[in-house]
Amino acid sequence: MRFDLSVYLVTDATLCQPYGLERTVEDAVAGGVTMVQLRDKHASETTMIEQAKRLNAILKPKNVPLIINDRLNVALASGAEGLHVGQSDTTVREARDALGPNAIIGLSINTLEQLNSMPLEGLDYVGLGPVFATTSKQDHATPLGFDGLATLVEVSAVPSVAIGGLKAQHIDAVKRSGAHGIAVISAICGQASPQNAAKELAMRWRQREVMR
Ligand code: TZP
Ligand code: MG
Repeated sequence: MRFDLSVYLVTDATLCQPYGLERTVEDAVAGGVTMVQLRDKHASETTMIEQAKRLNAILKPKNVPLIINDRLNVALASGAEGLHVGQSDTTVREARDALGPNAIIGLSINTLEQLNSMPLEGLDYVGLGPVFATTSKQDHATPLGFDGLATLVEVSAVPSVAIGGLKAQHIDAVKRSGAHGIAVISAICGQASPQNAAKELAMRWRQREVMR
């Protein structure tokens, strides 16, 4: 696989405030984060393009892909590695056509119905969630729990990353579900040490890898 979903940081401007976006991302990558998604529902396109360019400068030398949430124009203008879309955003096909064959394209999935009707062509991975209720996403869908997650992982024809209320202590259960990774906001952003938080997630994920 050209990307590693195992410890996937999703950013949030408010939750990343204590250290700022760039420092948080830098520290999280030093701790072992394998993918970063720039997610901001409120920032202007211009602001987000500037942020994405700065994050790209941090991430490219580390070979950690930067994925942009929702905004195709930001992905195009910033040279980011890919785009993550929701059910009512830019379609996977539009994203693939615009970003080309090497881009990493992800799609959020909450139900079996969405999974069964998703376009497989051009899709690289799915984000499955929320596993638990979370305050980090407004108006999120009904939580899946680990059983619901496992069902979706089993059906998915593409690699999957679990999201929503997940912490280091959930890694064993996420791995048992068969998902390829854990995506988090608050388990890294807003922690006293984003680097140590990321390190713990990465360490636990790798530990389980050896034990399997
Ligand atoms: N999509 C589903 S849940 C969620 C997103 C973006 C928020 C995850 O944040 P946290 O703090 O890891 O629960
Ligand atoms: Mg969206």
